[in-house]
Amino acid sequence: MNPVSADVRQEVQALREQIHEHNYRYYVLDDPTVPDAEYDRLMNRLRELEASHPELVTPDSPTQRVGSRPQATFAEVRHEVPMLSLDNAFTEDELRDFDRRVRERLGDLLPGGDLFGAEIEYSCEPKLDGIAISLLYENGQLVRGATRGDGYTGEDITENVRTIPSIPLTLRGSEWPSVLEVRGEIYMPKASFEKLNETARARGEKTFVNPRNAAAGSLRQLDSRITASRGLQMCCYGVGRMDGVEFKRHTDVLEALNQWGFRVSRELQVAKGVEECLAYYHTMAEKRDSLSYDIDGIVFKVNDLGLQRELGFVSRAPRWAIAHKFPAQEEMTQVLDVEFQVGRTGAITPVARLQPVFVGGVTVSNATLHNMDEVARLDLHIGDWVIIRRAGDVIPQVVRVMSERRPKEARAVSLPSQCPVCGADVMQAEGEVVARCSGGLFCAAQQKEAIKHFASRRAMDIEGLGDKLVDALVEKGWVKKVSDLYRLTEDQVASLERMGRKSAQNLLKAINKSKDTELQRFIYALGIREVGEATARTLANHFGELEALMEASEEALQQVADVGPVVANHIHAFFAQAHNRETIAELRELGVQWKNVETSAQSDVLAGKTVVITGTLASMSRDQAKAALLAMGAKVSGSVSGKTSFVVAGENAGSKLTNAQALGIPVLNEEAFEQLLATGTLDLGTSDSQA
Ligand code: D41
Repeated sequence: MNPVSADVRQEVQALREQIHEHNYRYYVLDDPTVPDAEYDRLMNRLRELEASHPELVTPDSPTQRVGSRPQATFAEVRHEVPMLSLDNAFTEDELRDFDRRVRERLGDLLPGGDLFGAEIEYSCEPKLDGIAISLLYENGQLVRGATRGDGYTGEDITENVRTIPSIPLTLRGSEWPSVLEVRGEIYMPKASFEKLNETARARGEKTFVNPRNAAAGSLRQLDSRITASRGLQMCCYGVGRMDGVEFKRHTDVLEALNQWGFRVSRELQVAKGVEECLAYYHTMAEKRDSLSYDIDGIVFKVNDLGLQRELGFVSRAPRWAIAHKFPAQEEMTQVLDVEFQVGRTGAITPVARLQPVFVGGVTVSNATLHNMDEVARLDLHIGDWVIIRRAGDVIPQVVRVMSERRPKEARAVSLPSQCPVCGADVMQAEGEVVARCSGGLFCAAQQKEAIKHFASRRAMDIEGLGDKLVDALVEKGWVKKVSDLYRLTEDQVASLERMGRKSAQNLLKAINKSKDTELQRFIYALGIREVGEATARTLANHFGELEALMEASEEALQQVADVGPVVANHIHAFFAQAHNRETIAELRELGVQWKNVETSAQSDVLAGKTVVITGTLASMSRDQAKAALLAMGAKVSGSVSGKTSFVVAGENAGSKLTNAQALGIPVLNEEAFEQLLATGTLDLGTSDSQA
């Protein structure tokens, strides 16, 4: 065997240093300086060299994060410095009491010894909803990772923590203490959680109730390859043992941890006095839903480490820290009944009527159960105790049935055989999870929903025609189909409950105004199954005029980007129905009109351009955005590189956006993207880096 040349040794060393630094910038600072492709190139080169020179492989090499064989059990670990727990405050008064107790205890240690004038400096950080862990570093090397457990003993999860990219295997720089125990929270970002559950659902496996449980489950894997695939993150909030280094303030410790290679909260701030703490609490409560991870409150800590020592501990919690909790996003309640709602396309949705419960900041009395498969998966009975989750603007969900508390009189849920609104038969197509009312547009529920959709902002945009008003118009029998809207009289509208003459006039004006529309809006407004806004736009751009769309065969429809056999069938079936054609003819007779779309010019605006989509768009899915771009001649790529022409960035865009910004690639926010789709013109000069 040849000895490894000095050149190879040097190259391996240089690669590791570069990768180490890129990891830090990417996973800890969220601020990468190279495109993913360059990073991949470095990793591949290192793997290649290590494969041909196995003697150069070290445990701290970036290639060695994931173990290759499962462990049998987790060993027990004793925490040298116990991991304390945190006291909670649930109200503003409780937080003020905490601050008062701190000031009373410190008494004459405070500046001027003045209890009433002195304000304590607090560090403020979000309370991550994850799993508390401890990481031990000896001479800069990660030697052990352990769960908090009961605070005194936890489990050795070294193999698993090693797979988390934001945890350094080797500390950065050289100024670190010879023994360092770092504490923090391992959590699963919301996006990883959604992805994990989506995959589980697709495979018919059990889903996780929330990101916290998913993080716990991922850490408890005996096979670290599974842990590695779960997208876990670690954020640090303190230290245990730290030999030979002294700091003055808690925030100085966090800053040093960040320098040594650890992720600390981006939201960390210092507040003077309890009022500033409360202001921070409210700001973060507002921000909570837009963060990419779950938080369940704010942790306030006396920032001065000398004062912390002075305050000490009581039982198992420090007197110098408190968690001010947000309103819970999960609560328990009872299912009073399950009712069935009929949607626009006849889809029958089971809805749980709940004993009202305060969760996520509002009182919730209904939760959708999606479909009967979901009812079966949850094994939900009427009378059951359930856990309801309402996070942000998301509609309330039943996440779990507490079957152990099922009352004797609980009843199973069954799908009605007749539509609860019109009495027509309920049908369930082979292989479909959704059951449908067969009453079609004779069903008042479907009429109402079709009209609400037609009038909605992104469709015909009839201002003032809200749900209640549509319900009333259908119940009066004046509006059965969308064309009837254009036949309404002022007297009719004015005679409705809570409608004056003036509001009736305004509504008729709005209805009249909606007659001048756009082809894509009109197609969307028709409410064809599976034809959302983006598909409607693609269809409008492809066919240019309604007649061409109406006459298109299923084969012709499938030529359109984003239209597969199922959607093609829905579109074809829609226009094959005589009553739909009649309604369209009536609408045109009553004055609904639009301009046809230039098809040829649209289709190559983006020819030769490569586009990357990142983040969440409010008005369409990623697939739809992709289809719209393809229809305009663009290539759509999954990663940002020098070849990228521009990036479309929605909410919570991550590393792709940062990469694009680092490379000076133009970024279109959703508004600019919609502009592009609507006008077919691209102006990169005015829209760069706006997202
Ligand atoms: O983000 C958190 N979950 C968090 C937890 C945090 N930001 N700070 C914390 N600080 C402490 C003390 C003050 C005891 C060092 C904590 C926790 N403890 C904690 N997490 C789980 C139990 C205790």
